[in-house]
Amino acid sequence: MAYENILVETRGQVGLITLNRPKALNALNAALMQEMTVALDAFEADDNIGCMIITGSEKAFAAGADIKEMQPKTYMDVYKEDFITRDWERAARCRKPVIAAVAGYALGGGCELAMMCDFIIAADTAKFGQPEINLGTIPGAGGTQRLTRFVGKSKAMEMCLTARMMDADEAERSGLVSRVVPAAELLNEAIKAAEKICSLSRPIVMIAKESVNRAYETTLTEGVRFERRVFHSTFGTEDQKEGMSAFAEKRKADFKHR
Ligand code: CO8
Repeated sequence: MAYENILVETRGQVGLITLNRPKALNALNAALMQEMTVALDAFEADDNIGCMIITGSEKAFAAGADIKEMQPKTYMDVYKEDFITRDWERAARCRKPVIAAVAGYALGGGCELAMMCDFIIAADTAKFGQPEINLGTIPGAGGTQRLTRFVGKSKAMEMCLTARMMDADEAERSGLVSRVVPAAELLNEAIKAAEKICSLSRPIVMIAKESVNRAYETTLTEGVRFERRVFHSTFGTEDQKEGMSAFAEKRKADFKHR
């Protein structure tokens, strides 16, 4: 497929998607989201790919859903097409890990897209916000839910009610991002993290991801029970045997399933 709104490339086993609507600060329109779905589907199906990265430009990861595209929509339009559900949730449904590498603005749907990824590495220029309230609407791609889980009620409420943006340091202090790096290092750092993930056992990585995600969907008791079951299941894999043997033999593990 020829992409018009994103750039898609591979770096070894890492699948890289760069949002590419520079004139609109990477505003997320339907065409872009559909292209991203196609690209993520292809990376998920490609056995050579072990991890994906979604990134934007220096100025903007994404300045939100495309306001000009949304502006004429009526209630009946958005209700009938179940606006945002189909392509918007794709990043959150990946089984392989997805890293968001965020520089500049991650606002509205841009912040929501970053939060759908497994973790966010932020450039020191990153700014996160849910400014939908300024437009007479509210976050519609999980913002009120994921942001609240990540940064707690008080900060999420302030951001959703006043449109205040968080800078990168505050985002790190609040647990929204895993770490902050100099802007010039952002992509390198994200690729290094992705390469580390690709060097590990793919099924065990996917099991770990699934288990951490359970923490957001269930009670502590049920989550721990789930973790115990899948932890036990890792003992049925060749890669657990290899990982533990390699440690005992003081050598680097050579995982079979990568
Ligand atoms: N949608 C469409 N176009 C945009 C968007 C956007 N979200 N953001 C920026 N642009 C366009 C501008 O219109 C401008 O275009 P033009 O040159 O043709 O006028 C161009 O990008 C550059 O923008 P600015 O001139 O405004 O750049 P500044 O550096 O002055 O300001 C800001 C940068 C502060 C980021 C500013 O552009 C801004 O406030 N943008 C809007 C931010 C916003 O409100 N985001 C939330 C959008 S609503 C949303 O995401 C709802 C999600 C719901 C679920 C998803 C549904 C699909």
